[in-house]
Amino acid sequence: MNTRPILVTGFEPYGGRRSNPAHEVMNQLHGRTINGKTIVGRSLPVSAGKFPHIATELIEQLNPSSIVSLGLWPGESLIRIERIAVNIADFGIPDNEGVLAVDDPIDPEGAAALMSTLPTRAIEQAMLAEGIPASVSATAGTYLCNICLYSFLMAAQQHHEAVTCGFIHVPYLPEQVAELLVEAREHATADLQQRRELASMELGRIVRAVEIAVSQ
Ligand code: PCA
Repeated sequence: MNTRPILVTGFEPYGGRRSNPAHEVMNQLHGRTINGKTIVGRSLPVSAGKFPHIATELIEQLNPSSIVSLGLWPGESLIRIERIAVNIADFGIPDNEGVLAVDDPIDPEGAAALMSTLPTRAIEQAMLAEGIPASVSATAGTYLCNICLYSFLMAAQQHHEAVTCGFIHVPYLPEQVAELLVEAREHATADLQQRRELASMELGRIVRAVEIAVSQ
């Protein structure tokens, strides 16, 4: 039987960072089989102009039964299982193409908000049962990760087969925080010195968290 794959997406680095843990986790899962389903990993650009087109295209090309998208939430100490995407693009920093959206709707005709169709609470409970700090989250922000979730949920509504979609925000890796601390010392800038965005989680634990999410 030809089973539909699970699509795991990971955003490329952004905001001047050299890496994105979301991308590394996606790479680790790409090609694996979990519960009889093949995981297909895809990189996503941090570019508002590429959405919603890229979401529609991936759903049409791959016909996944489920989509779990991943992004970094700098400073977060937990795995955040996003429950909602809002119809707003309002960026704190430009995207990788220099676009700075301010108070824009993602889709002027679209619903104010769309709910994740993954079983968010069950995923949270399963992660907690394995000792992984995780929480259902009520905001994916108003940057690219929110656009991504909103776009996949919209595209899934148009697809001819059912597709469940959700988004997971992950913390920095410990190596990234170490790098930030080195930079803070080198540049001696007040904002970096006083940063409290220094929480992190080991790559293996984040990968396990996403395995749990795709198994639910
Ligand atoms: N995090 C950003 C965009 C890409 C990423 O990994 C966000 O939270 O919107």
